[in-house]
Formats: sequence, C-alpha cells, structure tokens
Amino acid sequence: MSKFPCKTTLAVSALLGATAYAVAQMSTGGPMGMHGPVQQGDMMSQMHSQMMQHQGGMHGGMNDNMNGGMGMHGSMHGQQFAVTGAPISPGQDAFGTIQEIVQILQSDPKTDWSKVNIDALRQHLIDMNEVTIHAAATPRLLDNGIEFTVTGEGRTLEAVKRMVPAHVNELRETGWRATSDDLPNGVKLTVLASEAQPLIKLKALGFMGIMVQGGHHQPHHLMMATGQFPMH
Ligand SMILES: [Cu+2]
Repeated sequence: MSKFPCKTTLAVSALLGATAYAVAQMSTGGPMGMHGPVQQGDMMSQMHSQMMQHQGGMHGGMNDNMNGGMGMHGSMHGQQFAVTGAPISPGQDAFGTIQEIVQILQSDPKTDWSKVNIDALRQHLIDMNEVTIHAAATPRLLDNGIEFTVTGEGRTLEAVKRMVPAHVNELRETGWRATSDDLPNGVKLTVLASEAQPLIKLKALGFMGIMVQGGHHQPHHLMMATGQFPMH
C-alpha cells in the first residue's frame, strides 16, 4: 500500500492540480458538506484523498472534473510545493482516511458531535484492510461466471463475513449478477457474467477487482463516522 510504483507516483502528481479544482468546487457547498474557508492543510489532505478515490475507480462527475480541470489548473501542484514545501502524505492510508473525515466534520458547523463515532469507521477500515490484505480468495470458473471461496481466520473471518455480503448488495444495485453464501470459514461469492460484465473481464478482475467496484466506500465512510450508516 505504501509502495507505489513510479508510474503511479507520476500519475498522482499529474492529478493533484486537477484535484484541487474538484476540491475547490466541493468546498463551495458540495456533497461533502464543507462550509467556510478551507485551510491549506485540509485542502492538501483532501486533494490527496480525492486522488486516491480517483485511483479507486470513481467514474462520472469526478472524472469530468478531472479532465475539465487539467488544462486550467495543471500547474497548481508544483506551485503549492514551491510555496509551502509541505508534505501531504499522512503515512498510513487508514490514518489518512480518518484524518480526512475528522477534518470534514470539524469544518462543518452542523456536525452533531453527539452522533459522531470515529471508532465505527476505524473498525470498518480494519475490515477493509483484512479483506484486502489477509483474506484468501480461491476462484473457480463456472460456465457463465466465477465463484470465489473467500476465507480467513479470526479478525479476517469477521471482516470477510461483514464486507463480502454487504458488497454483493452494492453490486446488485448497479446491475451486477452477484450472490453470496455463508460458509463456516468464510463466504462464497458468485458473480455471473452479463453483457456489461463479460466472463473474460470477471476473470481478469478477480476477487479484489470485483470488491473495488463502485464508489460507495467514500460516502459510506462519512456516514459511518456520523452514525448514519450501519457498519458493513
Ligand atoms: Cu470502506
């Protein structure tokens, strides 16, 4: 996670300027509920995070902003480094995700601190880490789809049992033909091919490529932190 290949680092640098444009738009009353002036530290942190979302497979509006912003703001990244020399990496991705959410909540005067639950978000980020890094996923090819036996032990097993069925619900809402079945030591995830998701693509995506589909984690993380969303 901390070892980005050089190509990624270059892409990240190129994206940051455009991301500032997207964040600037969001900070003027956008969907994240930002209000008031955005401090530069917050801004840099959000730029970083937004860029991560982009890499995570965001589609639609964000990409439009990215493309639209590149021409006008492509040089902003370099200028900001030249002025501040300030590092932007939080050092650990779950740490950075929580830091970003806390900054969003602190920037919003409407935040209801009686409902905020950062530990719920932390537990979910641990789930994400367990499923991403430690779960075993054994694929089996079907005639018209692919089946993954996703297993783990202890904390990993808990994470698999929470995250995989929850993700199946998200997939189904966006037209994927996915199901999950409980196993004693994990979950069986079955994804059937469709016109939009042909078998050759499912094979190439594998378990993790399927788990990252959709952009629901980012908004859900904010909802979890504000007590509006059950942990998944
Ligand atoms: Cu998540």
